[in-house]
Amino acid sequence: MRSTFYIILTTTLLSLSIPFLSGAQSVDDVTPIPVEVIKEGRGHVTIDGKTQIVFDKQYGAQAEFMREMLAAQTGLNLPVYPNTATKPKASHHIRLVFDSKAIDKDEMYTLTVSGKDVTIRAKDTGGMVYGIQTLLQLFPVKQVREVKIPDVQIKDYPRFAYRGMHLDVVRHMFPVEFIKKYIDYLSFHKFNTFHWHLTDDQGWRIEIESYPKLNTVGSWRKETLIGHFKDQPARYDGTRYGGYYTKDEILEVINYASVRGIDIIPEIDIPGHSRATIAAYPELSTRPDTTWDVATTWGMYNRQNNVLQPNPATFQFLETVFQEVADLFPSEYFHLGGDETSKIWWKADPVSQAFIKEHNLKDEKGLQTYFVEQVASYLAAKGKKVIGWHEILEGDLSKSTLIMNWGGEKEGIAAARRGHQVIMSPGKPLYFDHYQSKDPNDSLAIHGYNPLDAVYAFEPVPKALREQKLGHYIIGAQGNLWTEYIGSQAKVQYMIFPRMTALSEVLWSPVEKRNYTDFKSRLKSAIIPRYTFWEASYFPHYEQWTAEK
Ligand code: TNX
Repeated sequence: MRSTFYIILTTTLLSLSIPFLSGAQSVDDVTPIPVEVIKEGRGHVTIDGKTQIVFDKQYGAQAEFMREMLAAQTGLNLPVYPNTATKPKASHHIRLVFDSKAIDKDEMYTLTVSGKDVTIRAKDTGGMVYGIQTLLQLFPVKQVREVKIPDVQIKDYPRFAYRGMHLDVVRHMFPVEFIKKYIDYLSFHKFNTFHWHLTDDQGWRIEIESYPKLNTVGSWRKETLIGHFKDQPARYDGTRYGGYYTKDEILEVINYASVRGIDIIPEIDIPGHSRATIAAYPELSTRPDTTWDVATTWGMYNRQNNVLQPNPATFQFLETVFQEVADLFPSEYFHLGGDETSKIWWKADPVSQAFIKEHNLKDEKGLQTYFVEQVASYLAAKGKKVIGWHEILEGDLSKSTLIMNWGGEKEGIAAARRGHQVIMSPGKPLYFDHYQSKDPNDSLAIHGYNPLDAVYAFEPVPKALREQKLGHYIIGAQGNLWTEYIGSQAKVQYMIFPRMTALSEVLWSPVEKRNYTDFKSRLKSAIIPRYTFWEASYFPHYEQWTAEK
């Protein structure tokens, strides 16, 4: 009894007398929750400013990333060495090891804290990045001189191969510095894909050399709607709005993302959502004699003409532009949109009707599929596979096309039964542009209600597919952020946090480890302090608003 008391007293005094000594963050707080955590050892590894980061040659960029992140989080600025270098003697190391034997799954890592070293093993960039992210979560978020990390062995890998977050930079555009932050958020949460929605009715946001009017005309709108698009009368702000990312900026973002284990899938949305394109080049529209403006309002479907006409100039345009963009992005996949293509403008257009007849297409849906297959063939020439929103299934489509389903389970099931790989991105609950509360004073959103617990409870693989042993067609899921009503970086953060954190656990962790009460406790103790460290806003009333049963 007595001795325990003294031990407690001395340790308390000790920690009071050394101001910058800090305890580690508990391994029980790691989010998304890892597959396996073994806490057998009783020791710890002390990390201080003399600890060396030692990397195998595959992981030089990740070693530098680890150094930067740890320095920003704790003030500990560790020296970095390749494992082949002669280096000064050090008592402790953080080792980044390439190991394709012990590591037998894609994106897997092991993290071992034992003896004198912390060791992360992986066989690909993703695995190493996720190991680093887990390790960073074992450090406190404050300035320290040293940290004692308790012995632990973690083995971890993702449940789904595709773990995505989308961002619409058309309705509102965000600076490159913020896009990088967004990528940091993805990497922290062990997502692996950033879906970059680069074109739409309201603007082109990527530099295109072959068709310069896409930027001089298509990247700019005269003004922007104020309030909700259904509000009457419509009001506009009278301010010209726009811009685009240069190719150099895009490359900078691609490189930044690749060090952090994030693949970027660009989206050029056709054959609808093309108002900015036809504003720049009216000859690609169903009314070549018309002058179009870049859209200044939202919700164009069946309300304003925004489709491409099937004519030789259009297909020449699509081939040139898609190939130009494909050359820029290393990703294996390219997203060609295909959503919400209104058929009424094609119905009213004699040229489109003649094209349908001439090519033996069934109807306007067949024409939509024709567009998709044409673009897929231009991209195949560049070695790329295509992804499209689920409406592209309205026609008969080749099986190699990946379907991104923003409908419900029904559409996901139908796509899988037809033999397509599917990414689930249902409006309910994965549209983070929808409301997360029913508070009438909450910040304006488009509509809907996707509270945090609904996101956490989301199951990407529908029961019907599991029963038919077709579950493997669901390769993952994605959270979408359309930005009609999201004009600032703070609002982006407010809409994604903490819903994106919940989704990360759905996508990464084994189902049987998921527990909402435990998740909320980790959110409070470890994740919200991160949002604060990032100086990011978030929605704080998530406990008050729950899914309707
Ligand atoms: C539908 S979902 C769209 C977007 C809008 C969004 C608003 C999809 C593929 N298309 O263009 O921004 O709804 O929630």
